[in-house]
Amino acid sequence: MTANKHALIDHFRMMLDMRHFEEACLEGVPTREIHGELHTGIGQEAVAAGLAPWLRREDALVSTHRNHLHALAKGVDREKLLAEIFERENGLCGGRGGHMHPFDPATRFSATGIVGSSIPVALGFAYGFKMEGVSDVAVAVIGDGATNTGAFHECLNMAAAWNLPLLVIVENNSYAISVRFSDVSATPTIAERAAAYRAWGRCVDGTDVEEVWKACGEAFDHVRGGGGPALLEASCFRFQGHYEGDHDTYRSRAERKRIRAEHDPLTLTEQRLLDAGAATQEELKRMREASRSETAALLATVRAAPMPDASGLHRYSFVGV
Ligand SMILES: Cc1ncc(C[n+]2csc(CCOP(=O)(O)OP(=O)(O)O)c2C)c(N)n1
Repeated sequence: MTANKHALIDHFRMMLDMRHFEEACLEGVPTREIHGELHTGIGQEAVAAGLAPWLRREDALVSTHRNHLHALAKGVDREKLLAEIFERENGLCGGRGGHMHPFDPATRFSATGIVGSSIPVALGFAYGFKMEGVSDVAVAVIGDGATNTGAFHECLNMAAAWNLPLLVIVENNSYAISVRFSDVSATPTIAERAAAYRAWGRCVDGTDVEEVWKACGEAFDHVRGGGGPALLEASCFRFQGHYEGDHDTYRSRAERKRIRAEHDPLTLTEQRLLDAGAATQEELKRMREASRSETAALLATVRAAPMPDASGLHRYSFVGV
């Protein structure tokens, strides 16, 4: 039973929009409108949706190769983001960054495809916020694979030593491409590593949007209140392969089927809304259809937009001498 039915409906709508956004991206792969390895967050929507309400415009968020949902959570314009992913001239970065490198100074959102590197970039924001004396928070979102890089440990240590407003959110989907987290981690959880740096640390079920929302609230209170860094681990499931085209042979067909059947944050939230009497089957269906058709219209608009012209090849490029 949920404490706030309206909030849960909002979470559900946001997750629906996120799912449909990612499904729209999938359409651009076989048509070759999207190049490179496309990574989607399908199955991981509850993490971004639970985080979104706590983010202020002035906060900075630095994401990874799997960044679309975090961009939406930060308030990046949906059309500009989709246009960037579809490599259009009117995209967030003129279509030059593509799906791996969306960058939006207006919402202080950025991403890097170098595993582990979102943390030092966010640390820089956190240091700047501390120097300015503002209460803004720097958020780094990473995957479990990034927690075994040196940057993870160096940054948590520095953030704790200097009491910086850094929140590290780990989407632990159990795999770094084909490498199982449990095979390469000395600790069963990532959150328990926070103690080594005297940071706030917590593990949460990342398929439960309400639990993520609550835990994010506590983490933001801690960090914004001057308590130093926080490490929030959200366990979740990646439904697609690592990237579109990944054969995903490291997981059995049965495991993939089970994950979708048992751990879909949208289905789980729908059931909670029904149980709480907050929505009927018919209302849920209407919400799904509204979100789907809104995203289809968005995709059509993006597809009608021009590609960058070859004459603009050097626009936005910087040459050092
Ligand atoms: C420094 C670096 N090494 C290797 C890669 C190749 N690579 C891309 S994604 C990835 C796995 C990342 O796994 P994880 O951090 O768990 O994130 P997930 O893909 O599960 O979201 C790797 C090794 C890279 N991009 N950067």
